[in-house]
Amino acid sequence: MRVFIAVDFDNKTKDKLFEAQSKLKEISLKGRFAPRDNFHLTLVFIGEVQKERIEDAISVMKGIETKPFEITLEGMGSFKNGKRNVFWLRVKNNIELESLQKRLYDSLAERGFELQKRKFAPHITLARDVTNKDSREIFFAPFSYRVSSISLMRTVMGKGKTYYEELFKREFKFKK
Ligand code: 2AM
Repeated sequence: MRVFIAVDFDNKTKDKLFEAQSKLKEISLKGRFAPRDNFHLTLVFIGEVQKERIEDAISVMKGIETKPFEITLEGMGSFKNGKRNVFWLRVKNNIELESLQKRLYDSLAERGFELQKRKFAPHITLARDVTNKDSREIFFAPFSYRVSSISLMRTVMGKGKTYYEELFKREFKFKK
């Protein structure tokens, strides 16, 4: 199965992401827009693994400690990958996010997971294969989100529709 570890968002935040996506839709002729429930921030893409390895990934997640912390979603960006125009929201990098990502990545690698060596570029994908009507700038009011858990997600590819199933959630609590 294909899995990855991500920050999932609460409903209020998904509404805000959906709003940003709607503005993008207004200036687009076509595109594959991520369903509202699919919005997430990937920390580590693990890829295809045997079912038996899931427990190893869960045990790595259980071994990671952090206090809940804030991230800021700061603006919309895009890149052209051949003809594929991808739009995403940029997550302002911060020490806590970077440290959490690095510790997860390193522990998974130590457990023998073969991971991509890409540099971590925190983002939330809104749409792929977008063709814009015009090149109007999209106004996006930055906002913050408190990260208090990470989720092990599985990609389920249905008939034309891809969705994500949460296999495990690691919650971070405030400690006195
Ligand atoms: P993306 O949104 O930029 O495509 C599930 O596919 C998640 O893992 C997505 O957030 C996706 O990022 C990320 N991801 C990273 N590397 C990937 C890869 N090689 N194939 C598919 N998804 C990848």
